[in-house]
Amino acid sequence: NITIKINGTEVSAPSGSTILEAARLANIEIPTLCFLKDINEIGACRMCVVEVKGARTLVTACVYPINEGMEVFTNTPKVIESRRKTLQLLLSIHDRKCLSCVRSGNCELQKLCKEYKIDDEAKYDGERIPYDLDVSAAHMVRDNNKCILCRRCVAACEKVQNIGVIGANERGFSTFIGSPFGMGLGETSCVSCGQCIAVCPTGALYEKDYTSEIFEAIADPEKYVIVQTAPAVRAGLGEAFGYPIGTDVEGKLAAALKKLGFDKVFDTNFSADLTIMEEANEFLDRVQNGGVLPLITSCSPGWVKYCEHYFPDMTENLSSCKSPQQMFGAIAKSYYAEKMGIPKEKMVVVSVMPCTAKKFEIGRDHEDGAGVPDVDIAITTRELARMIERAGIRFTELADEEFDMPLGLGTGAAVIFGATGGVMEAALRTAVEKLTGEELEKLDFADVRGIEGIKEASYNVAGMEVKVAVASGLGNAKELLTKVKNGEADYHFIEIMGCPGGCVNGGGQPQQPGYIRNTVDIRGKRAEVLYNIDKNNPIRKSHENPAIIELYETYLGEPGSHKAHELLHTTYVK
Ligand code: HC0
Repeated sequence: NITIKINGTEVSAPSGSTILEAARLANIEIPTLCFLKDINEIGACRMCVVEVKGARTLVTACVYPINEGMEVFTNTPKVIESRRKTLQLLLSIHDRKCLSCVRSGNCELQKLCKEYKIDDEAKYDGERIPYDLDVSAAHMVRDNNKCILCRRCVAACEKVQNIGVIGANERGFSTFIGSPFGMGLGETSCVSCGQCIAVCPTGALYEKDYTSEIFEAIADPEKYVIVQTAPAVRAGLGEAFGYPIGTDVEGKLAAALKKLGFDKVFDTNFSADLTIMEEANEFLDRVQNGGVLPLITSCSPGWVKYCEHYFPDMTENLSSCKSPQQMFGAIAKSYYAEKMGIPKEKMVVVSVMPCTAKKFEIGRDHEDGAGVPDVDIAITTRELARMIERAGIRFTELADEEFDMPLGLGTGAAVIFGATGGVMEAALRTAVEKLTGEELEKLDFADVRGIEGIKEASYNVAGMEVKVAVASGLGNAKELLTKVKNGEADYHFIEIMGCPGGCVNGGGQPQQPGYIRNTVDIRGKRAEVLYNIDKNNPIRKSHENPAIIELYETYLGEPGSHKAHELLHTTYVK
């Protein structure tokens, strides 16, 4: 360890630490706008400047290493004046339409302007370049009038997801972030994961908002509006209402959706169980009949699009199963509509997802099992939070409620879909019992749990060695698939989720500021919520979900049946 002094107090920190890290150990948060640990350590925004005794200029704490005996001052008048000037300069070219900005209240720039009392925000106003909004992608908007050039989005796209469809264009004052060659984002091979939105400190990036369309549909007496919510939403939504990261708000979520006026409030967990039935069946079929292996999961639309763009010769490995979101819609508009005598054309299926790529998925080909779109509107966890706020629902005061039946019934296997490794674990619980014909003694497959980017395990099932792998985040997916392609690894079954950590860390979840992202295991805490729900669920295997059993008995027949194929399976493009 190295000992330094920060504001006159001794602080000991591991050698190799930066001033920013050492200050954190002393519970002093130095402000940052661009810094993201490991992926964007560029010292560009200059908000983190501090004084170091003996240094000729202010230094950037986020990249400046500590050394023995160093004396650092984080709040001198010189430091404060410099940070104020940085903020004033950022504001001089910033669209200060803050009142209605989607990030108002959790904008990192706004917070700093308040803390540093920037009440002269027009001080350096002068020339400005107005930018058109980029609305070309299915899922999001880029508003460069609110961009502060921190490059966090660029880093998330390039370093985490390994995609790199955005970057800095032009030079100097004309610099702007966007896609190359003046293309709209929708024209690139962006996969709609939304990880760029998750890290944006301001209102420059946001999902396309469909909240008004939902309010209109609910108010229309001709429409029957039902809603499904993804597993990970219950582990993230609370953050938008001030709950600590990792709070389970499942009961309040159901209550809020009922208060919003949906005709029925259902759960994607139901169709996650259905996905397991179909996918486990597909897996066994491929294993027993010499089908293409490894089978790779297909429920994450960002991953599916990535596969189509970047590993087109592996689309045959993708499971033909639709995602649970889509399976839900197909069943709602066939089985449920028929059962309830509701014309499917009157039915509006809304889904609440932690994901921005789900907005893209609903418009894919062959996602209309009942002859009408499976899902009509997909919104993010954040959009749902906005709806709850706009409707004046006091979320924190709500008493817990339950989902409606039968499409609101899900097992413990379903809810863990929202964490990386969860789909694999759920599939194994079913596939192993089907293969051996015996009940599993232990349901937890601990090897595929946890937040590591790539996990491997192998299980002896009925005398056969089943090798599995799990990857989350597309950079990790690329690494894993490259090994498979080069013959360096062989698996039977692979789970891939587009976002690092899986859906709990999806691009549509409530945003956390940089300093929280850098210091808290957000995805681990949210995943914990799901594993707890699983642990406490009396039913923990998809094939034991009574609503699913009834669906097969009365409507679909067997997993993989002709009807199941018509409704629940899809196709891919190369
Ligand atoms: Fe997921 Fe899903 S688990 S992708 O991560 O499979 O978005 O939460 O809803 O569809 O169930 C997201 C989350 C889902 C789907 C499910 C899957």
